[in-house]
Amino acid sequence: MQPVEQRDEVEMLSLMLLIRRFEERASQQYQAQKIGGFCHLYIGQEAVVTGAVAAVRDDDYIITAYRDHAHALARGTSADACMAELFGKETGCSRGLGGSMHFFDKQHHMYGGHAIVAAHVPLAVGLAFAIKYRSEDRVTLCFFGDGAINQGSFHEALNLAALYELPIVFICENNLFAMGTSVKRSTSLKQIVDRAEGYDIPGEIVDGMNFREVRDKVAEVVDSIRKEPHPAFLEARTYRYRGHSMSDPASYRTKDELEKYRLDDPITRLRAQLTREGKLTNEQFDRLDKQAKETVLAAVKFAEQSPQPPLDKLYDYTYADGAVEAGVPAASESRTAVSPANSKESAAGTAAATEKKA
Ligand SMILES: Cc1ncc(C[n+]2csc(CCOP(=O)(O)OP(=O)(O)O)c2C)c(N)n1
Ligand SMILES: [Mg+2]
Repeated sequence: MQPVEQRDEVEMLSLMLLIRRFEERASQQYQAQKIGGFCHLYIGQEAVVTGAVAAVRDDDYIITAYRDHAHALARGTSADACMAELFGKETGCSRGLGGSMHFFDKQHHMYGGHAIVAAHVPLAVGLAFAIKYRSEDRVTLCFFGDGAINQGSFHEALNLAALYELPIVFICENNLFAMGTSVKRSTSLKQIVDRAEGYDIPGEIVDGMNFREVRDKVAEVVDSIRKEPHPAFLEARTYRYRGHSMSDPASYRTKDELEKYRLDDPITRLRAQLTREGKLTNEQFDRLDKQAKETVLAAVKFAEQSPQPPLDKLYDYTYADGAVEAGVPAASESRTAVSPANSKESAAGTAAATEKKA
C-alpha cells in the first residue's frame, strides 16, 4: 500500500546522504576533540527513521533514545543547529545544554533525545495520550533499541498504550546489540516483535535496511491508526556499522558480519532501486552527495563560530518557565485528573477498551 502523501524518494535519498555525511563529520570532529561527552552514531540505520518520517505528517510526534542525530535531521532540524548542539554551542537545537544524546526540537515535533534506556517510552505514551485527549488525528512514532524491551518502564508503557488504545507506533530499531551484548544473550524471545503480542498490540517485522519497506509499512499502520486510534509495533531489523559509541571498537562482532550488512547498505539499496527505474542518474547522485557534504561542512563552520552558552544560563531550562515548586500546585492549574474516563473520548471509550481486554 502506498502512503497518501508520499514524499519524493530522491529527496529522501538526499536526506539519508545528509544524515550519513553529518555523522561521518561528527565522528571526525569528535576525534579532533571539538565534541565532548557521549556520541552514538546511527550510520547503517538511516532507512529506519527516513522511511518512517516519509510516511507521516510534519505535525505528528516523534521521540527516540540517545542515538538521535538522524531523527532530528529527518524531522527538519537544520544541520547547523544539530552540529552546534554537538559542539555545545548556544545556537544548538537544545541551546548547547543537551549535547549528542539530547537533541530536541519542539517546532518540528521532535521530543528528544533521551539518554536513559526506555525512559522515553512512557513519555511517548504521554504524547499519544495527549493526542487522543485532544481528539486530534496525529500519531506518535516512538523509536527505541532492542536493549529497551526488557526494561520495566517499557512494559508499563505498552500496557497503558494498549489499554487506552493510543495512537502510537512503537518502532524497535533492532540493530542486534545493546552496547556489546547480543540480543540473543539479552532477550528470551524468539523474535522481538513477540513482545507486542503479549499486550495484544499488532506487530510486524520490517527490513530496516530497505527504505521503501519501512515507509510502506509505517504508512499502512499510520493510516489504520488515524481511522481508529490504536497502538502498533514494528520491529525494524537493522545494523549499526560503528561501535556503540565513539569509544567502542566493537570487538564483540566479526568483520564478516559487518561486511555482510555493509553490502546491504540502505543508501546503496535505494540508489540502486531508483537508478534501475530510471529515476536517478549517477551524476544526480554525485550532486546530491556533494550537496550533503557541503551542508555539513557549512554546519561545522557555523558551530565553530557560534558562542558558548553563557555561564549564567547553566541552570536554566531544567524546569519549564513558571513551573511550580514541587508539591505546590499553581493557581491556574486546577484541572481535573486526566484519565480516559473524563477525556473527550468519554467513559464509553474506556469501557470499550476494558471490554476488549477482558
Ligand atoms: C536504564 C539504563 N541502563 C543502562 C544504560 C547504559 N546503556 C546505554 S546504551 C545501552 C544499550 C542500549 O541498547 P539499545 O537499546 O539496543 O540501543 P542501541 O544503542 O543499539 O541503539 C545501555 C545499556 C542506560 N543508559 N540506561
Ligand atoms: Mg541495539
